Amino acid sequence: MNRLALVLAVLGLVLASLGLVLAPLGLTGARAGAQESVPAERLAARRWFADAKFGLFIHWGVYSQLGAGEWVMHNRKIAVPDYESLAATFNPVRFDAAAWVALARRAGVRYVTITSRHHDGFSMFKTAQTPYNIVDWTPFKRDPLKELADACHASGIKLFFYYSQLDWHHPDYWPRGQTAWDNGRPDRGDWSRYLAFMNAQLGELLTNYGAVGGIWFDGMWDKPDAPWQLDTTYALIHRLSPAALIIPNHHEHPRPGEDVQTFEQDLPGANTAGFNTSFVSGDLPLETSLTMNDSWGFNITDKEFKPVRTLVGYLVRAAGNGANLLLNVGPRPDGTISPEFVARLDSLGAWLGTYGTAIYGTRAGPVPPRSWGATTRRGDTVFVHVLDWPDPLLALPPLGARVRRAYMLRGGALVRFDDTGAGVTLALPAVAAGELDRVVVLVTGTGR
Ligand code: H79
Repeated sequence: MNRLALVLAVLGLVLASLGLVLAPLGLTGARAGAQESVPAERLAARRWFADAKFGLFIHWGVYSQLGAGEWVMHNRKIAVPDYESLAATFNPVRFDAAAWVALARRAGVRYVTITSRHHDGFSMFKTAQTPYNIVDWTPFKRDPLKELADACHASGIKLFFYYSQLDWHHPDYWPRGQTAWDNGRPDRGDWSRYLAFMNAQLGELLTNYGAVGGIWFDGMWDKPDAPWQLDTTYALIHRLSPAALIIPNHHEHPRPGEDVQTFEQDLPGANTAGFNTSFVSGDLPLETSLTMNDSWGFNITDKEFKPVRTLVGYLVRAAGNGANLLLNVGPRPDGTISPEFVARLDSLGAWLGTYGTAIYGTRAGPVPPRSWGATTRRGDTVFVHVLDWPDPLLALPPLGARVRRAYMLRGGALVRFDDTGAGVTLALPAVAAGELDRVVVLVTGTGR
């Protein structure tokens, strides 16, 4: 090692250890939300979000017409002019915002997150930034996001806009990232013009649709190290809509200005999908997005629908991790939602009718998720969700507070328990036919 390298190495070590000392004091420049000063209305919105626990994701766009998922333009190397022709025929005449919101309410979701513009670059809303939008480019001529926003507001459901930072159509999305190299676009473009376009569209979304829950960003992973100028975009959002949450699906450590850490197709930290981070924020609300079959956008041959039992399991395990479940549907190109989606959402809503108190408004419980199930809590009440346990006794570690009373959420029968200080043992009733989750309610208290 030469002298200069040695000096640099020592300097690096000193700086690194300085960072170790300063990081807990929050003096290194906030990385994860906690150390920033977050205005009260956004903190309140984060709490609302963490209480909400269940949202409906909607992937719907020009791609729905081909029935092969939202990546069809990339996957089939569809040339830009051909995709533009496809867009010009989009006419979802059976779209009924009130019907979608009625379904959302039956399902028991507290919010809806819909694709305003996916990677294909087609705007599903009226925008002055490009004619390539549903009002100006299609025979439909209506703005479905406006209709959905009005219907959501009328029924107390919050609306979030999914917005793709990646764009396979815009001429200024250049240099390209990892995707869509084969669609016949010229190899040039003006990146700063692209950023201005995005910011202008975000401004429209945050001013023309009433109160918006927030923006769910996706696609930055296409070129994670590009000069996205996130600070500018985030500041714009926070200025226009101080309570709007920023939910980035960049699969990375949360950055300043971001409000929720969301995990795609994975419970927090699990990373079975291969592209999520195993870091889980201790400060921010969490969310897991999940497909009901194996596709986000409408896929006419994908019949791999998860059983209701699996979906309830995800909702429970998400809540047990302190996370929301954002469950996806891919409506058909005519604007209707296939019966497989509807049936599952209705079943989840019925299940929540009985068990919702052990989900909504809860936080992660005292026992981390286990193979048998998960725990949630609200104040002194702990909900033990037993999803999969064959034996009559279930042993829990110490809960940090004495159990005063234990009873079944459904039916209210008292549950025998033993709280020895070494842990808590519950005597479970047998599983009733069709029961997906045996929820034991533990009333705890710290007094004698
Ligand atoms: O909107 C839905 C998907 O279309 C979008 N996010 C959800 C909510 C999504 N697209 N891709 N992904 C999620 C997964 C990302 C895969 C990646 Fe890659 C692996 C990005 C980087 C490595 C694929 C392979 C794209 C580039 C290389």
